[in-house]
Amino acid sequence: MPKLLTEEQIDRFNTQGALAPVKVMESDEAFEFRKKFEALEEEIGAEAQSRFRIKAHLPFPWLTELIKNSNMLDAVEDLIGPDIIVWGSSFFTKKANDHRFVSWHQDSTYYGFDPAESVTAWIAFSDSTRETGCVRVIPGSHKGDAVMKHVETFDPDNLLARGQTIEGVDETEIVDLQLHAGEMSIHDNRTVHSSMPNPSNMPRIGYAVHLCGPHVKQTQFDGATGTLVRGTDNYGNWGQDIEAKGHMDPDCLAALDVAWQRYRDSMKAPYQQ
Ligand SMILES: O=C(O)CCC(=O)C(=O)O
Repeated sequence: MPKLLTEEQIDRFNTQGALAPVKVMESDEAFEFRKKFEALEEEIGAEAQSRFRIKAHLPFPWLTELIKNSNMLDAVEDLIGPDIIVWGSSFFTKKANDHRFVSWHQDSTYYGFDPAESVTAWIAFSDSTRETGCVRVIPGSHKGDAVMKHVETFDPDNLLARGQTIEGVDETEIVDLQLHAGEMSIHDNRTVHSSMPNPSNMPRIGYAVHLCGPHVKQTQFDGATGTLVRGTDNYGNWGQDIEAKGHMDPDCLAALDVAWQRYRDSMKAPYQQ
């Protein structure tokens, strides 16, 4: 018996490799998250996504709480089972009238997981629609190879660190993962996805939580860490991430830098051969 999703939603996820929308919180609660996010950008005088990467929750109690949100975890449990590790999280934001985009790519090519089983819960702090440049997917693409050929463009307008791009994607059957603030989409790490610029007058603010089962192993580097947010870890593949004692906890900021450097270095691996 699923905890939150319907059988139809579970089937859709298994068929398409993605699912939206799923309600995580009320829109007024999402607005509180948006205000905290905007206050953070004001405080650091830069985009949060330029400074807090791959484990963005680490230095912030409010995000550390969000990665344990029970609605999000109930839905994820319906898809991947009762034992769940959050191994990372990332901001994906576009300002109003923002020409930046995300090219077609597949997360699993760069994650280096064995088995290649991980999902992203992409939570909208503001509406993410066709007009604001929502995430879109190629349905069924998660059934292909876990490592696909990408070219790395390093295009500064691409929100991806290396501008990693799958060329020649057939766009005839795109599914747009449109969300109101407070809803999430979930996509499989093999699913080919992208997003367009945001020509609207509203920012599109997303916070992506990366989750897997404890049986999944990071093969590209030693010492991978995460947070067991539900169930039991019977495998020991993941060390424990430290938790913030307060806003911008200095130990967590240092751990974040180490994690990002390790992830960046490991991202080179798929094309070293
Ligand atoms: O937010 C976007 O536009 C892209 C998100 C993405 O690539 C991801 O969550 O893996």
